[in-house]
Amino acid sequence: MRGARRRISATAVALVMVAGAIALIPGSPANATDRSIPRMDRNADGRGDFGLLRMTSATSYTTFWRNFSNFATDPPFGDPSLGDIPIAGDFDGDGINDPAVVRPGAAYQWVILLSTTGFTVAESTAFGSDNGGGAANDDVPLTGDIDGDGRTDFFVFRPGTPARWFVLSRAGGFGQVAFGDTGSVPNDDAPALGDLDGDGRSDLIIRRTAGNGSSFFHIRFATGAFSSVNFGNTADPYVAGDFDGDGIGDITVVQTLGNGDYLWVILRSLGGVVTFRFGNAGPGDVLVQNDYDGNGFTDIAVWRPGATGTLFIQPVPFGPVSAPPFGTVGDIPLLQCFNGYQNLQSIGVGPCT
Ligand SMILES: [Ca+2]
Ligand SMILES: [Ca+2]
Ligand SMILES: [Ca+2]
Ligand SMILES: [Ca+2]
Repeated sequence: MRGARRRISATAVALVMVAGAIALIPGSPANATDRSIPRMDRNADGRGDFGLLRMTSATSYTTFWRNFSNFATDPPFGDPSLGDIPIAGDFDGDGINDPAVVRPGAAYQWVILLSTTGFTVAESTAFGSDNGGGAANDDVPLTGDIDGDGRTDFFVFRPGTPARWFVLSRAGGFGQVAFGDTGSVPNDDAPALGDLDGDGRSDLIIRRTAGNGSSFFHIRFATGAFSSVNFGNTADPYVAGDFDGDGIGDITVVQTLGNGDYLWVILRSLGGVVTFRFGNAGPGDVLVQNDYDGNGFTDIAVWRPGATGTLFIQPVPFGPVSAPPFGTVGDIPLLQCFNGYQNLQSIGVGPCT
């Protein structure tokens, strides 16, 4: 693995002008972490909460939330029988996560229950498509913040040669850009979003197979600049976060060691690579990093399924491991959906698996 950054030329990826106006308003600095990533805060206390989705009927999900001491339950929302894909975000910018799903089809419907309506008014917006021709052609939905206004915006990544990204901001701006290629290996790009320059706006990330089993991360910043880094092995899941607390996303992958232990390998934006060993594949631990204590550093965390599930949190940079019991067999961490998008694992195979 190499950590050296290098610039790639603008000709390495096709680029078209953004169509329509996207307001590019720098966000006001909040409490560090990568502000472009949905925090999944259920009570607006600045601390990320942990959400578990449960199918409470054949036609509805219910999300149960907990943090260290507080609990909450969302109204039943979304319809698993229609293939709804749960997504995370704060679409009205009040600091409270809004229940939301993307309903697949020839026209995707983004259905949201805004917290500012008291979770009573469902809003539906058409954006994205399955494009026909099977799951490999499906638009990949992602959530981020294109303009740094604190409201989560809609993104889709459309596979192709070139691949295209479309964004619809909550302010009404629409844009598209060609970036990436899904034609064939090594051009097997998987999309992700993160704020890798700390301006509060989501930057486009594609992950591409490299010849030696490692992977490239190519980045198109919201400013229009490009960067690229060779990091991680192709098989390692990518996770989003800011583990050194400088407000800039850190490219992070999680390796599974021979004994099943997870090794979190973090390319710090402050410099250097650090690793943490936390979680294990044997009991099926799910990667659920978030800033659970609100100190501005993404915490390393896994949820361990079981008759009584357990949320294991390693506070970053310091603190004892917390292990509150939460959830049961069949529950799906909302963040698993989010990480799933980043790894192109969730499309066409039900919720977030
Ligand atoms: Ca909200
Ligand atoms: Ca926004
Ligand atoms: Ca950015
Ligand atoms: Ca960072």
